Amino acid sequence: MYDGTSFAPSYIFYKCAPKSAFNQNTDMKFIYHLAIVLLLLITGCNQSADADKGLQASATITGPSITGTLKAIQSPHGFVWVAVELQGDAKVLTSGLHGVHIHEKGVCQGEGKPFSAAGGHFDPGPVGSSTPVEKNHPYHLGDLPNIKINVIGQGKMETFANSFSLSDGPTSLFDSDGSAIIIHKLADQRKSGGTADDAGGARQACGVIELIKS
Ligand SMILES: [Cu+2]
Repeated sequence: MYDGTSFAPSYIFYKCAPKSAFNQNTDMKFIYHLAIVLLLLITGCNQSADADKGLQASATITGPSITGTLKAIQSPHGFVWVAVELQGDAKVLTSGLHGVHIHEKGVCQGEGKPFSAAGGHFDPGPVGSSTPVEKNHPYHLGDLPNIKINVIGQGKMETFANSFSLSDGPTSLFDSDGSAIIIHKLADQRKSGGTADDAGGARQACGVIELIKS
């Protein structure tokens, strides 16, 4: 009987030997069928792994004395995992909480005010205001949790969001003008109708969010 340990040599024998040599060989038939089942399993697993990869996006975040990354992956169920990592000069990227938002345009330039070309907060609907201190704050669709920076100017924030998508649709980050991530100097106090400082204040770093083409 097939002992489960001689698959490879037996299979080679099966491929190389004349068919008449094992016409009556039930062990060979078993191995043949086992090989087909394994092949189907392997193929099936690969297809499932491809489907689970999901859409991915990234951004390189830069600002004076600050660098970082954003990574995002959309699950098949529509949730978007977001991870932001930052490091910088601790005198600039100070310890404590800093506001993190997705802003409405995928550009980071800005004359006078740093990164002002990124526009207001990403918020295509249902209220649809991109002004940081409007009444619908903190319900802008692109508002993310504050990131906590340590005393040596490093921090990481991870979250799941369902208020925007990487795929096409009314809340896609990849609308006609794209989207950017902005890191603020202060914490976002999550206040409705607060001041600009309550919404994070000055912009310290920015990154254009880009879809990763697979
Ligand atoms: Cu912002």
